[in-house]
Amino acid sequence: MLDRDALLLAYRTMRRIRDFEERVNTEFVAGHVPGFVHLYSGEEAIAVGVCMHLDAAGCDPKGMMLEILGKAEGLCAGKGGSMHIADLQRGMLGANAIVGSSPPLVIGAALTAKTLKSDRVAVAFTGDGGSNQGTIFEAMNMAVVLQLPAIFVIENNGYGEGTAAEYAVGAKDAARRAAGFGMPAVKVDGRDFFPVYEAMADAVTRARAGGGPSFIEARCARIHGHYCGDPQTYRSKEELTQAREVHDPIVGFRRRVLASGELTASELDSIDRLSAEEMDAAVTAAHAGTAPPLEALYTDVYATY
Ligand SMILES: Cc1ncc(C[n+]2csc(CCOP(=O)(O)OP(=O)(O)O)c2C)c(N)n1
Ligand SMILES: [Mg+2]
Repeated sequence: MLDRDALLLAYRTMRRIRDFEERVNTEFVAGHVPGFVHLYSGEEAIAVGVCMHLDAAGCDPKGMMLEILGKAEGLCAGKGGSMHIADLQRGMLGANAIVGSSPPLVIGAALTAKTLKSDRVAVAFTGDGGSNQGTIFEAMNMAVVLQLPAIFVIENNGYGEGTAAEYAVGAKDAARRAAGFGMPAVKVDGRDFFPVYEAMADAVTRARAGGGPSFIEARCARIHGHYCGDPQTYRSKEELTQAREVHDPIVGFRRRVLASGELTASELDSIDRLSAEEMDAAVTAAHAGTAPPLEALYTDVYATY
C-alpha cells in the first residue's frame, strides 16, 4: 500500500513528464527544435511505476529543455538533442537512436553492479519494435547466465513506428518469449501506474537479493504518433480517441485516488499548476540559452584511448 507522499510523488512525476512532452511538442511545431522529437505522452505510468523504485533516476527538466533546443547550457552541452540525451551523474546512461541498443548497455551496468556488490539495479527500456532486435536476445541470455541485477522493460504501445506489433512480433507475446530465456516475465497494463509499480517492486527485490534478471511487458498506447508530425494513417480515429480520452494514465490515476479519498482535487490541481509553471520556466530558460560556440564543434565528439 502506497502512502500519501508516494501517491503525490507518482502523480507529480507523471504530470511533469506530460507537461514537459507537450511543451516539447509546441516548441517543435514552432520550429525551435533542431532535429527530431518522439513524444512519451500516454506512457508516463510506466516510467514512473518503474523509476520510483530507483534512487538516482530523474533528470532536470530545464537542463533537458535546453538540450533539446540545442543550447550550450543543456544537459549534454547542446550536442545530444532528444535522441542522445544522457545524465550519467544520475545513472541515466542515455537515450539512443539505435533501436534495441539499451539492453546491452544495461548489461554492462548490471555486471558492474554485481562485480562491485553495489546493490544497484540496471533497467533497460525498449519498445515493442526494439523487442525484436538481436541485441536484446543476447542481453537477456547473458543476464540469465550471469544472474545479473538487470530488468528489461518493454513498452508495448502496439506499433514500431507504423508497423503493428501484432504483425511484427512473431511470438505474439514478448513476455512469453522472454520467459523462454529463463527469467520471470510478466505482462501488465502499462496505462495503470499501480500494476507497473508492483511488478517493478518484485523485480527490484529479486535483483537485489541476487535472484537475477526480470522482464516486464507493459501494454500502453501512444497519445501522439511515433514522431512529432506522424500522420498516423496506420491507426483508426477510434483507437486514437480511446488512447486520448479513455486510457490516459494520468486521468485514470486521478480518478482512482480521488474515488478512494486518498488525495484531494485541490492537492492534485496545485501539482498541475506548479508543473505548468516549472515547464514554462524551462522553456523560457531554453529560449534564453546560447548556441554552442563554433570551437565546441570538435569537442566531446570522439574519445581517444
Ligand atoms: C537499429 C535500428 N534499426 C532501425 C531503426 C529505425 N527505427 C526507428 S524507430 C523504429 C521502430 C521502433 O519501434 P518501437 O521500439 O516500438 O518504438 P515506438 O515506435 O513505439 O516509439 C525503427 C525501426 C533504428 N533507429 N535503429
Ligand atoms: Mg512501439
